[in-house]
Amino acid sequence: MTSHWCDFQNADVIMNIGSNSAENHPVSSKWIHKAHERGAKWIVVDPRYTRTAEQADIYCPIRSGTDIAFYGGLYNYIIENDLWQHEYVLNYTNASYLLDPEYEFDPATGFFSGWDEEAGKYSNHSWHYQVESETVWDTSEGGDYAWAVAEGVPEFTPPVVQHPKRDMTLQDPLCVFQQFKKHYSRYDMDTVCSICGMDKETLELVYSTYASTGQPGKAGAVLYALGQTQHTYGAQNTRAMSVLQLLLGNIGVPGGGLNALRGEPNVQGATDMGMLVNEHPAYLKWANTTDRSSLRKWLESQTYSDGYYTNKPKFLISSLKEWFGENATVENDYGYDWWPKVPTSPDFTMMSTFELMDQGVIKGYFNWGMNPCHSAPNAGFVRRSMAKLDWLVVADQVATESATFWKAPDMNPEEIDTTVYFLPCALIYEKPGIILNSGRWMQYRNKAVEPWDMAKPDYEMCDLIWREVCRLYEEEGGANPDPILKTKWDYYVDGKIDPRPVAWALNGYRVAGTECNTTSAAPKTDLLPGYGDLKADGSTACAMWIYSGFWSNNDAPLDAAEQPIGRRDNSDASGIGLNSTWAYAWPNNRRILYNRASADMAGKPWNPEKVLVEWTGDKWNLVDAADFVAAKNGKPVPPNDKAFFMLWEQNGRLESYGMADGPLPEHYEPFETPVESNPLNGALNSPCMQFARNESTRKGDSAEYPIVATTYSVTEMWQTGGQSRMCPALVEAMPSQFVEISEELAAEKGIEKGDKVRVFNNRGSVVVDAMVTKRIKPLTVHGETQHLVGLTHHYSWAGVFGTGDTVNDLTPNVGDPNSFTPEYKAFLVDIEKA
Ligand SMILES: Nc1nc2c(c(=O)[nH]1)N[C@H]1C(S)=C(S)[C@@H](COP(=O)(O)OP(=O)(O)OC[C@H]3O[C@@H](n4cnc5c(=O)[nH]c(N)nc54)[C@H](O)[C@@H]3O)O[C@H]1N2
Ligand SMILES: Nc1nc2c(c(=O)[nH]1)N[C@H]1C(S)=C(S)[C@@H](COP(=O)(O)OP(=O)(O)OC[C@H]3O[C@@H](n4cnc5c(=O)[nH]c(N)nc54)[C@H](O)[C@@H]3O)O[C@H]1N2
Ligand SMILES: [Mo]
Repeated sequence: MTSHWCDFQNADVIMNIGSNSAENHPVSSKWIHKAHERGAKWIVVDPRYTRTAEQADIYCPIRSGTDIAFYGGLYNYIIENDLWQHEYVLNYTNASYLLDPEYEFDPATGFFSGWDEEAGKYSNHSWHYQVESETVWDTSEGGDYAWAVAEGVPEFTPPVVQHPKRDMTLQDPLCVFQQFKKHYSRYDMDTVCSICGMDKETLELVYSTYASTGQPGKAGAVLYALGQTQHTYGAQNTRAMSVLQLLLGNIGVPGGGLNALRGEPNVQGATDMGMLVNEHPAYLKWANTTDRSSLRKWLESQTYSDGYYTNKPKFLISSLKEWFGENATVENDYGYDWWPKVPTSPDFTMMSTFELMDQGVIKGYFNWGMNPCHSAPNAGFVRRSMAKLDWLVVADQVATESATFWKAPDMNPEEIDTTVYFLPCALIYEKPGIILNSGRWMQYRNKAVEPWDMAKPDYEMCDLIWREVCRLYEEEGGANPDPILKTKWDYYVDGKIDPRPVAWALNGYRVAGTECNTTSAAPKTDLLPGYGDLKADGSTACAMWIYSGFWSNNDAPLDAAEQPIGRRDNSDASGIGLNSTWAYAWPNNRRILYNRASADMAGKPWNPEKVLVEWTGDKWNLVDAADFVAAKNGKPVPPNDKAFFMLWEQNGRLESYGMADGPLPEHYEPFETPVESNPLNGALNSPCMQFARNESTRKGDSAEYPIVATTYSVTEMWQTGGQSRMCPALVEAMPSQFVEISEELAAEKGIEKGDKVRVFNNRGSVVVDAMVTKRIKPLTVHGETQHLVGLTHHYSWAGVFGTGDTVNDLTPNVGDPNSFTPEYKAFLVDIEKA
């Protein structure tokens, strides 16, 4: 989220697209209703008439998997009707930048320039800007970048700042704005309706309502979640929404933003802290075998030439100092070579993991707090892959499908040799810890009760395993000992592993002044006030630069309640619900990211009633924490056009060279699609879909499986049910899985409400209850009737209550080339009465 939950109250228009917030994030409704009661318009774009749609003003149906056509049509509408926010787009985005003359999109083939057929991927060279001039970092004494050559800072060649060529009249055919306009001129409303299966009147109403937020002072909020991300072009969907918000000047303003309503508690914290194969904690990149194979290469490839990420060396060296403690010195590149190097191939993303198990490459597996035999796409394939493991460790609070995979109805235990270890974990109420919400608020929760029976908090289990691995290395030796034995691991209070010294590590501290391992009630710490104090010379340690500041009170380093994270003052000095004295929002307690964009070029807020930052003529009045350079060396910096300072251009990207699958979002059909052509371009699917060629995906075609299926959650259940299916009251409230079927399709198939229905495709077959409903309507796609069904996916065989078939036996294990997220939201099936 660029914004936070309470900020929905400031919106003039709210659009839920691919998010059923009333169902999955019920508390968000409180803030949406505040806006709604004030007269804000509420739009829902969803294949199903959901519990959210029921409360909204406008419901627009859409065929699953066609959102980019919808956004492309909206851009075209905004440009044709001159509804974009001119001053914002001109100054705060890259609209005026000239693209490389080689840049091209060919509608006949559906390819952008740079496609390499042999490699099966794009080279992004031609997606870059033309360069006007270059400048270099001033590293001389007293210069802005003197720190980069200070003692203790590893040697690297600073990047050259390339100033792009711009045309501030936006007339040059090579400028981003003109290329963008040309690209989306193909997306007329008739074409969009024909692809997405909606009627033109509704579409026009949605377009005109949402585009009304392009006026300065008006704000539109986009709320999205899995209906956007779980596609083979899910990351492009996300970009498409960012671009929409930039065109309308809706990013960085109160009531605006691009708001991912997030999932598992604690998915925000988990992604921040690097529970991803490609991102190191705090969104720095892991070492790899190519452009990050040494510290110097990392610094040279990752440090931005301009903007805030010029500071990356400080973040990285501070991270290495936490990772390896006193073993990390400038002479040994701060231990960089002890980091594992992520290989280019194979990749170890979730779906690949099961391919590698199937191939016998992965022989042992730690399955920690997840249940892929139920939740992963093509779950039958996952179970068959797991059956090839030598050993499996499952850490969970209940015996899940993954912990008991050999007992699945389609498994034969006699043929399975895998040894399974089960580690019972403490529940959230049985351990203290930090949790983040979608709005990046960090909060601390205390332990309520002792863990049950043998169960332990996860960090205690990790500590026991870690210490045992270290003991074995010390006593018996082994391959590659340094990455293990040089690691700093001293997060103990009174000899017990403890989350509080971990909090110091996340916050950052001066190395000379802090001792993590403590037996004292008043431990010695020199915690930093924020990431502005981080150094690249080894004098500071910090595992998570983005969190820095949340645990910075040196007077009570062991007391969460006395830390910024523990604040519970709900008075609101801002008057617009920033609530800056409640908890701590990363980064720097900033509630609304990119808040510089809430004011015009002169620093005057677009909406004088809702001020985040304001230039008063001689200084900035900061209601929210600044998201830009407001002062330098104690002197105020007057307003300029650098509203997005986390990018080197410091301008938002309508066009971006950073994506694997194209510089502009382009409509492609899902991996499995009911249609045979794409009226917008010559490619049916995205050429970059991940894993589409793997045999295990067992692609089905529309002749055999003509119906589009999508999957989703319900309020009464939680994902695979580890925390909800064991609760009889919840199972009573939602007693079975069901498939939502339109009355028309039900009549065609001779199905009635409550019948058992078999839903099947090449990958699997499940029997669920029929929910015959007006909430789903047949769509007209390319002139033909198209049916869509929706399935819940919470049940499976394990457990006492709420058992049923595994819906993920149907979903395809293909995904997005940027995020590797699976396509759970659009695939093909057929149905029959069981
Ligand atoms: N009670 C409860 N709350 C939950 C969860 C839970 O299991 N139970 N899960 C949590 C988790 S982990 C997550 S990630 C979030 C998920 O939150 P949401 O993303 O809101 O969850 P879903 O119900 O999966 O999907 C949202 C909507 O997307 C629609 N949709 C499907 N395909 C498309 C499409 O192609 N385009 C568009 N525009 N819409 C589409 C679906 O019909 C559905 O209404 O919820 C969290 N909250
Ligand atoms: N078809 C379909 N499939 C989907 C989705 C979809 O929309 N459609 N949504 C996807 C999404 S968004 C998500 S997030 C995934 C979720 O997929 P999973 O993460 O595999 O599903 P969960 O049921 O949330 O599993 C979490 C497990 O962690 C256990 N657990 C809870 N607390 C703790 C703890 O403190 N420690 C440990 N060690 N274990 C704990 C729970 O008991 C549970 O078994 O599912 C995905 N699968
Ligand atoms: Mo999720």
